[in-house]
Amino acid sequence: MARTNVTAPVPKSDPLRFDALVVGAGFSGLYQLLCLRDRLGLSVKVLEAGAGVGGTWYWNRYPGARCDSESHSYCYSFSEELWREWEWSEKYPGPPEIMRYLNHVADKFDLKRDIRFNTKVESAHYDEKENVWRVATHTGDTYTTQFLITAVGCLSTANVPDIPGLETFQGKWYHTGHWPHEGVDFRGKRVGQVGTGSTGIQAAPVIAETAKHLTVFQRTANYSVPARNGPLTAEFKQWIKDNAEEIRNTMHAAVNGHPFLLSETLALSVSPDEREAIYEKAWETGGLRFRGAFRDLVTSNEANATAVAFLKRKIREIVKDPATAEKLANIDHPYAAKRPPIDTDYFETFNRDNVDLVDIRADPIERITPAGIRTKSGADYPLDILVFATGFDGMTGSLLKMDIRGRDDLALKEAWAAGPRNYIGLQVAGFPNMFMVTGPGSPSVLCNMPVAIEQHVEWITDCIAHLRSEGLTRIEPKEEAVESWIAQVNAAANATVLPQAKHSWYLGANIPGKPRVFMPYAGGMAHYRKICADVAARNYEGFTLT
Ligand code: N01
Repeated sequence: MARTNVTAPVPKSDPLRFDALVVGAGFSGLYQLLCLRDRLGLSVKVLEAGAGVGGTWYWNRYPGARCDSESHSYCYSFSEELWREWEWSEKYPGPPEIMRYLNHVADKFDLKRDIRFNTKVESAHYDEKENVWRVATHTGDTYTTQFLITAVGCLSTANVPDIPGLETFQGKWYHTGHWPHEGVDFRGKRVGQVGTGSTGIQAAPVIAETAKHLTVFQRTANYSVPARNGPLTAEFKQWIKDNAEEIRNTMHAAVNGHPFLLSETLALSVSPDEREAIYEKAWETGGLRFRGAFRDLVTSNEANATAVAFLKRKIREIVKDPATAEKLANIDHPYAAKRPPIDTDYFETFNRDNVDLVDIRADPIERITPAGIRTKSGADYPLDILVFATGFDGMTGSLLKMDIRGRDDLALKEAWAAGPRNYIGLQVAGFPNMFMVTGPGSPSVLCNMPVAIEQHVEWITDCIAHLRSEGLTRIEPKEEAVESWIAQVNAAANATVLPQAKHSWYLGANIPGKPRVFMPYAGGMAHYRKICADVAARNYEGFTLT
């Protein structure tokens, strides 16, 4: 990638004028700042709503929170020195360790001096005459920038369901995505948890350890595979240091950016006994590697059905009460059609005396009362604390929350009224010089995030370097390129079982009124990387450069 100083920074006469503004100081924003400032020599400012770096990890500090990518792959790989000096303690680190890592990166590369914390971006309007973006913050400042890069994360806008009566609740309620930094004391409390996605599946076992009683309100039953978390051995830590290149090459070759490849075997090409043995081994290994047991698990319904049968049987074996086991195993979607959670003792938690499961598909929540939750049948569940593990307005929520307007005052909200439209997940037609890091239309959430992030950030950096070295000032995609990309995103999704999960946030189905469009690019990270590289190599084919 380009590392030369392409042009001198703009004069600092206007302290709010920059070559590039980056929104968000998580994994994406930090690396984007480093690339544009230190490799291209641009003047850059990062605007961040939180009081520190970390993005999703700054906000998601709920009990049981952990990364589901293996730690040695859930980090940057651009710096050999950084790779060698940092040591992860566990296979799946939690927020404190990931926050320590991101602060270490920010300090090592002296990034914090160019980040303005506690600053929410309210609007970003493109001024065509001057070819700049004007970015207004909640503090009343207006920044001016040539390039606007949104590094807002895919899962940052909490979805608190609109359940009548919440305002009357006499206890305390929390959303997992905005967890109080001082923590929540569950001791002696009757806790209700709504939601059984990746978050709820991580939170329930930990809440149950200290709460007097936990009631889990389940709308959609979910698969989960044991994470098998544990400390990393000294040998493994050394192996990570010594094999940086091999690990990186594997992550770049893998469909999902993880440090392992999918098996080459098709699920139905082996005998039932052999298949069972492979699944057993994958279950023992645990984590997302289970998903790699057979090559065709997400591309063939027949193959997927064999995983479904195995995983449902595991639930029935673990959960002692048959009625509870049936509710947990009554899963209505193919395995991995929703993001496959990994857990530590999730199903085992329902064997505890202080935990109950309520099937709110069968008996929906009618309202929240001052004392707890009431369901349609009239059953009352008295609660002291209510935990919403109800997910996010994924992929587009954080972008659309800002009033982003492109050429001719076109609002992004309007441009995306029927769902997100862009070219290779990076740029929207009519919004020149605005780039999205891991936005819709890119592999993003289907990929190990740091791998997707590094590819996007480096592509954007190279693109800006190209513009400046060629004396060009503007890039935006052509409408026909957008059309063609949307067709490719749809085709990639339809070649998998992923769109078959009716209640998936991948489809926007968890947010009332949101257009139902499969948002991430499901064609694989390795293939996507090549598409982006080819576009750049063909002089940014599909874009107009002026
Ligand atoms: O959110 P979700 P999440 N009434 O949307 C239920 C990443 N992540 O925070 O399926 C009742 O998956 C909803 O039910 P349904 C990961 O990418 C990663 O768990 O809509 N229930 C569902 O059960 C993940 O996919 C990690 O019927 C309601 C749950 O709430 C993404 O974040 C850890 C409801 C929401 O599940 C989001 O996961 C955690 C309502 N009105 C998260 N509205 C790791 O790295 C929603 N629900 C391990």
